[in-house]
Parts: sequence; C-alpha cells; structure tokens
Amino acid sequence: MPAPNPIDPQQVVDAKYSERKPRPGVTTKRAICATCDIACSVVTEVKDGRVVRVRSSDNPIFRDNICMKGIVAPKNFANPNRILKPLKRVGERGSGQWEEVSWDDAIADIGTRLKAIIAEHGPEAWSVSTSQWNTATDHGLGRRLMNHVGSPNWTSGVALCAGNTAAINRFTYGWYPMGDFQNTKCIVLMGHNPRRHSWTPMYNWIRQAQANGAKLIVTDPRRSSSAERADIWLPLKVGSDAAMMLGWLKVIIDEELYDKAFVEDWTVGFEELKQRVNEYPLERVAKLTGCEPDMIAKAARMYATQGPAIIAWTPITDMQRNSTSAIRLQSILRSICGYVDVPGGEHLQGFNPDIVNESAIEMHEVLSDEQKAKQLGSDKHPAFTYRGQERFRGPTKKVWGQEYANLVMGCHMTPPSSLFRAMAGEGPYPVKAFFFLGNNPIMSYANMKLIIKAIMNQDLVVAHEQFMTPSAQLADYVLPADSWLERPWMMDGFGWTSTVRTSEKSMEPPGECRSTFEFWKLLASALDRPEVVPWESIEDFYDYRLEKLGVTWEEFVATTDVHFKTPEFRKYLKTGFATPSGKVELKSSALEELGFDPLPYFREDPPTDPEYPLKLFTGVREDGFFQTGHRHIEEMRKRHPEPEAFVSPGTAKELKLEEGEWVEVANELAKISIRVAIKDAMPDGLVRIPHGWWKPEMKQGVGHLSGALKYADAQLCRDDEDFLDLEQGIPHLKGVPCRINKVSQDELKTETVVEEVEYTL
Ligand SMILES: Nc1nc2c(c(=O)[nH]1)N[C@H]1C(S)=C(S)[C@@H](COP(=O)(O)OP(=O)(O)OC[C@H]3O[C@@H](n4cnc5c(=O)[nH]c(N)nc54)[C@H](O)[C@@H]3O)O[C@H]1N2
Ligand SMILES: Nc1nc2c(c(=O)[nH]1)N[C@H]1C(S)=C(S)[C@@H](COP(=O)(O)OP(=O)(O)OC[C@H]3O[C@@H](n4cnc5c(=O)[nH]c(N)nc54)[C@H](O)[C@@H]3O)O[C@H]1N2
Ligand code: SF4
Ligand SMILES: [Mo]
Repeated sequence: MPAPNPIDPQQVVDAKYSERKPRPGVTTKRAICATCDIACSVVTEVKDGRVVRVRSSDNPIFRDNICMKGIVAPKNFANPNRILKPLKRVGERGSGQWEEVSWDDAIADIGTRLKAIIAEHGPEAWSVSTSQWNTATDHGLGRRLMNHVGSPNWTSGVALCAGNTAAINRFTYGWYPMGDFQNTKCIVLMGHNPRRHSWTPMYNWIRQAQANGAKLIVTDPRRSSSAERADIWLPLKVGSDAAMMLGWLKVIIDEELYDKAFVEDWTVGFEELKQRVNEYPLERVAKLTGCEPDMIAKAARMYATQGPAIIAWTPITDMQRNSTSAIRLQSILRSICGYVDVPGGEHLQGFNPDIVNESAIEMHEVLSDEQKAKQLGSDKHPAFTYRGQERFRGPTKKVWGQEYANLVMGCHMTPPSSLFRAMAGEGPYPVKAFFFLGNNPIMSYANMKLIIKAIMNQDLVVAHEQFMTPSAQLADYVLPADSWLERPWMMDGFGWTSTVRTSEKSMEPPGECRSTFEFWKLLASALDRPEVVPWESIEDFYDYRLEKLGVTWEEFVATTDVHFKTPEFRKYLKTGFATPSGKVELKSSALEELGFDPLPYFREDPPTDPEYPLKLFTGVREDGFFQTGHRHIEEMRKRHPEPEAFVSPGTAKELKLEEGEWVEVANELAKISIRVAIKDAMPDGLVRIPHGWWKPEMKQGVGHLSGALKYADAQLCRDDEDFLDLEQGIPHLKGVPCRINKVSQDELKTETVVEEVEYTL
C-alpha cells in the first residue's frame, strides 16, 4: 500500500497499528533511516548487539517507505573501510599518512589551534560545512556554538538542495509550504523524478495521488520515468524552468484563471507582475524553452483549473543560474492560483509548539550584528544570508512566534562559492580553519579544484566522517562518526514542517565512533564554552527539548512514531503572512531593498562557445548510492560499476560514440573520464553526468584522491559569476557547456588497470 501523507489528521488518528512479531532470535527497534534526507521510518532487527536487518515500518503512515540504500545499511556501516578511531595527519597534508590518537588528545589539540586562529584572525576565520542529513542530526548545535564563538561562516549541501528553496520561499509568503499529497488534484514535478529507490516516500505519495485521480505535469528535458507517467510532459531545454513558468503565468493571467479574491485581498504587486509577465508572450517562451506554445498553455490551464495543486519541491531549480526567479515563480503560481495553505494545496505549518525547535537551539540572537555583517557572500549574493533574511525577523515573530526560523537550515547560510574563494585567499578576509561534518565538500559544490586549493590553504582542517572520502583525505584530523543505527534521533521536520518523529538507538557505535552531538559538546569545552552545550548526553538534551510536553525522551520514544500539531489551514486570515507587508509579495520588497529585481525574470544563457557545443547537467541519481557515498559496498557497485554519461542516439551518431566506450567530458575547468551510455530518453545535445564519483579502492591522497580527480562531476561545475544565480550565488548545474573528447584505444585499456595516472591541480 502506498504511504498516506502524514499531513492528514485523519490518517494520524487511523495510524494505531500493531507491530509485526519479531522473528525468532532478534529484537526490533523503531528507527528513522538517515541514509538519505527523506528520513523513512523503518524497523531494525538486532541480534547479539548488532543490526542484522532493516525492514519497512509497520506503521501504516510509513509502510512501504524503504529503498535498497536503507536495506543495505547494516552492511554499509559494518564495512571494513569504516573509520573507527580518530586519525591525525602525519607528514604533508594529503600525503595519506595517519596516526591513531585518542579523542581527548585530538579535541584538545583542535581546541588549542582553533583558539589561536580565532585570536589571530577573528572568529569569522573559522568556517563549517555540513550536509543534508547531518544538518538535521546535529540539531542546530553547530550553529549554536558558532554563534557563541562569533562566526557566521557556515554552509551546507542545503545551499543547493532544499535549504535554499525554503529561504527563497520566504520572500513570497514568509514560510516554506509542504504539499498535501493526500488530497491534491494535480502535481507538478519540475524535473524532480522520485522513483522506487529514490525519494521513496515521495514516489509512493505521487503514485497514490495519481491512483486517486490527480493529474501529473512534468517538465524535464529527458523522458524520465515520471514523464512517462505524466498527463503532460514538457520536454523543455535544460535550465529553462523559470522561462516556462513565466509562460504559465502569462496564460493564467491573460485567461483570468487565477484566484481573483485571493489576489485582491492577500497579495501585493499583481499589476507589476502582470507587466513583467507581458514581456514573456508564448512565442518568446516557446523559443526559450523549446516547447510548443499549445503545450505550454495546456499545462498552465491544467495547473490553474484542476487544483488544488502542488508544485512539489524540486532540487532542479535549486541548482540553476535563474534559481531565485524559478523558486519565486513556483511560489507566485501557488499564490495566485489560491493553493497556499488550503487542503490539497500547500500547507504553511510553522513550528511545533510542543518542543524546543532547532531554530531556537541555534541561538542566532547571540551573534552580534557586527559579526553577522561579516558573513561571506552577504554583499554580492545575500538572499539566504543573515542580511538577505533580516527583513523576515519581525514578521516571523508576529506570525510564527519566533524571530529566527531556519527552515531546512537554509536561511542564514554563507553561499559556498563565496566561502571557498575566501578560504583560497581571494578575500575579503582570511578564513583559516575549516571543519566538515557528514559532508564531502570538495565533491559537493562547484569547482572542485578551487575547493581543494581552499582546503590546502587552511591552518586547521577537521573532518567528522565514517569513511576516508576524498575530502577527508585532505584533513588534519578525521574523527570517526557514528551512524543512524547507533544513536537516537528526535527529528523536527527539518525546521520546516511541524512533525516531530522519533528514532530509537539500535546498537552501540563500533570502535570509537561518536555522534555529532558529542563532537559539538567536546569542542564547546575545548573552546572554554562548556555552557553552550550543557547537556550530559543526547537523551538529556531531548529531555530538555520535550519539557513542555511533560514527558522524558525515554517515554516519548517508547510511545511515539510521530507527533503532530493539528493541521490548520488559511491561518493568514488571523495573522497575515510573515512578510514585511503581511501579504503575499508577488513583488518582493525584501529583494528590492537588497538591490535586486523584485519581480521574477529569466536571464538567458551566455552565448555558446563553439569549442563546447554540448550542455551537461549533473544528476539522475543512481539507485544504489546516496550522493558521493556508498561506492565501497560491493552489492551496490555491482549495480553501477562505472560512471556513465547519458547521450541521445543522435548525439552518439554525430560524435561516433559507441555504447560503453570511455570518453572524456571536458570544459574550460576540467575533463573527466566516463563511459558512454546511449539512451533514447535523452534529447540531442545534452549530456547527463552522474554526481559524486570516486572509487574507494583507488589510491588515496593528493594527485589521486581515490579517483575523485578522474571522475568527479564537481570538477566541471563552474562557479564564475556567469554561472551563479545572482541573488543566492549558487552554481548552475543544469546546462553547463561542454564537449566530448574521444580517447585512444590504449588509454581505454588502462581504465581497468589499477596503475593510476597522477593528476596535478
Ligand atoms: N557538483 C555537485 N554538487 C552537488 C550536487 C551535484 O549534483 N553536483 N548535488 C547536491 C545535492 S542534491 C546534495 S543533497 C548535496 C549533498 O552533499 P553532501 O551533504 O556532502 O552529501 P554526501 O555526498 O552524501 O556526503 C555525506 C558524507 O557524510 C558521511 N556520513 C553519512 N552518515 C554520516 C553520519 O551519520 N555522521 C557523519 N559525521 N558522517 C556521515 C558519508 O560518509 C558521506 O561522505 O550535494 C550537492 N552538491
Ligand atoms: N538512490 C538515490 N536516491 C536519491 C539520491 C541518490 O543519490 N541516490 N539523492 C537524493 C537527493 S539529495 C536528491 S536532491 C534527489 C534528486 O533526485 P531528483 O530530484 O529526481 O533529481 P535527479 O535524479 O538528479 O534529476 C531529475 C530529473 O531532472 C531532469 N533535469 C535535468 N536538468 C533539468 C532542468 O534544467 N530542468 C528540468 N525541468 N529538469 C531537468 C533530469 O533529466 C532528471 O530526469 O534524489 C534523492 N534520492
Ligand atoms: S529513501 Fe531509502 S535511503 Fe532514503 S530514508 Fe528512505 S530507506 Fe533510507
Ligand atoms: Mo539533494
């Protein structure tokens, strides 16, 4: 049975369920899989103190939500490559030589060195990068410590995935809404392509909604599996989503298909929006997107008239040079069609009032205005920095009860490219200490070689990791991290939904692996700020967060899979929206004050260089891996032994490419080695590059980085201003000019040989 959507209160009431009897010889725990960032509830089976199996939850809300990456977790975390002891670099940085040290010695030395760096350069010289899921499992404690110490320079994978969506949504209606898939009548997927083993719950919700009669509209240059199941598929040009939505608005406004009463009563800037949209007649949009005007109009009409509709969150528009406009356009479409905060549409949930939420734990109020103003990137690309989000403090307090709402942890970040350029010595001031937790930074942003230079230019580099990733290979300390099987978790809906969920600890961490909680607690003490993380243990910390509910963590986790706030719709009737005007800002006063165009627009691609006639995008995730991880698991590697560039049969013919042939994909920044996979779902001229390839079995250290220098997509991702979104400064990963170079047969043969070429930076 596909999973019901946990937004619906009826579903929650119905969710009394009986647990399956454990198999003989095992005990079971109820856990949340944190292998990817969609967080499925699962059951773990424990035998002799170890997790031997992960299966899907018995709770009907979550049943069926499990994928192969969740199932393989016990093998993943028991892999011999797992780091079990703190490692200290000996020899040159990146030389691959380590000695085992104790946690106490490591943390003491890290504390002393970090204090010295702060004394010399100021607290802003310390920066931190984390990942999607890690951002959710450090519970805001990293930000809390940084805020107390005085550094605003925190970034995360959420800058290119969901966190930035949330931050940009605030410009329109002050929060980021969550789709009510259970009751919707129409779903739009802009590229986003949930599959059985990728965004599994989302895939289940969409299938269920379609079974209930909901329409599906997909925009995707490639004929994806979602496109195949769609009522309308718009095969648009890569990177042209914002232009497509301007076209939809043109139709919806011209044909008066919008919610007039809502627009009249609850929005500002409709006339200006209308004028802007008039600059995008369908003929122009057809040119920009490569789609037929009739089809564009048909999709727009379907969205506006077959609602309530959802434009599902998509990472695709998070990674485009028109990202801010594209995300704003999604917000504007939702708003003028009357789908915001209504059943079947998109729900503004706010905080759960029963717990201390992570935005509050972060304590952004203790970071001085002077330090906030130093946040890197806030001058040029401020949208999700403190400066960009400043205008929402007062309105957020009024509507949602708290000044700082760090939705999906994306609302007070440093844009990654600004950070790495500063770390590499490009100014405006020195950044000399870099910590990364649960994040593979050199491979997870744009311009990998610049990030390597940035890391090599540091005085102190600390990784908290499970595996010796290419990034960890460049650290001074690699501290062993626990996994989601080995710690409890109280999950507060990524600071975005009001759902609180629980995960039991299934087993003890192996070796000396420790949690992110422990990492921050130890570091706080080493920086002489023990009072910042005063709780003895993570359970003690959860007790504190649950005080208002009057239960302990032990009681809560034993009785609760999911704790809800009763959904209320159209709350704005009482409170207004959390924007400066209290209304939905179709024309954004905050963007205008920051010096940007307050209306959405489409910035065309720079002229094509004939040297690089093709375009690439990174994406189409592999079932067996999560992002840059999992390449060490044999069963998964068998499924995807080598990185593959997808090209159309037409492009293959033109370039005389054979299926399975090794080629180079190259652009101004770099070239990578990759095998050709000819796919008739691909349009001509477009190349799909998979994200995050390295091979743990290959040589470690500078010059190799376990194959990252040979295969990683991040080398081709550009971070020069032409390829950055103006407002956020995030890179364009959907439509980067490139070419394919044939390689000689001799080179081809060496691909399977272990002997490795050394790469220079
Ligand atoms: N060039 C390029 N950059 C991208 C993308 C792209 O397509 N191309 N995609 C973007 C997207 S969508 C995302 S979501 C981000 C993701 O970027 P990251 O957040 O960096 O994600 P991963 O590559 O999964 O790296 C996570 C690391 O955390 C480690 N880890 C796993 N569990 C734990 C744990 O419990 N504790 C600790 N301490 N470590 C753990 C894993 O071993 C892994 O090395 O990257 C973004 N960046
Ligand atoms: N198994 C597995 N599952 C995963 C992950 C994983 O690594 N492995 N990663 C997780 C993460 S962090 C994320 S963000 C998601 C990503 O998952 P999705 O959101 O589904 O993203 P992708 O699979 O990268 O690409 C989806 C589609 O976008 C299309 N596309 C490319 N460029 C454009 C464009 O410019 N416009 C439009 N409209 N479409 C475009 C591609 O053709 C592709 O069909 O998957 C999550 N789920
Ligand atoms: S989709 Fe798979 S990896 Fe992601 S949380 Fe669910 S089971 Fe875990
Ligand atoms: Mo992502």
